[in-house]
Amino acid sequence: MTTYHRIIQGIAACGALALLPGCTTNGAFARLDTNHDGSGSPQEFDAYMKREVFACADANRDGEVSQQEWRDVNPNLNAAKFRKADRNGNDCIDRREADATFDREESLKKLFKQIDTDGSGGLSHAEVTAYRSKIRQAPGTTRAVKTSTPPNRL
Ligand SMILES: [Ca+2]
Ligand SMILES: [Ca+2]
Ligand SMILES: [Ca+2]
Repeated sequence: MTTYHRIIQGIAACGALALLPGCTTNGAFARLDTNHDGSGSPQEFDAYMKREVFACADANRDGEVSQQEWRDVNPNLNAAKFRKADRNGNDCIDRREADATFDREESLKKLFKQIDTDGSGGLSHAEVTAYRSKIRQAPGTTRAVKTSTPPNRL
């Protein structure tokens, strides 16, 4: 399984997909499109996903993702991957460590390109809607969405 597929699974599992812009409410899109120009830029997408994914994974809201929390959103926990992300070795991944991992793997850039089907460099409402329905139909992701708990502190 590629990093891309793992991250998609993780995102789906933690419910961030339910929060992806263009779902059913304009509120979700507004959270991504922070400058309100009608398009999700790579920078906006990057910030949005890091925030949402981390908030979803950090179930107890203590600002760190423990191995157990990680396992809850990603049942096929790769312990080596967790240790690699946990740079200071305190058995938790904090926000900085998580962001660094996303940057190193360029996973969000890859995901952005997948969603930006017309290659315009911005995510439209329609593109995100299309992507969400595609993911929802993908095998192995539907079951995981059950834990969807939109972070309400954002
Ligand atoms: Ca924008
Ligand atoms: Ca936590
Ligand atoms: Ca750490």
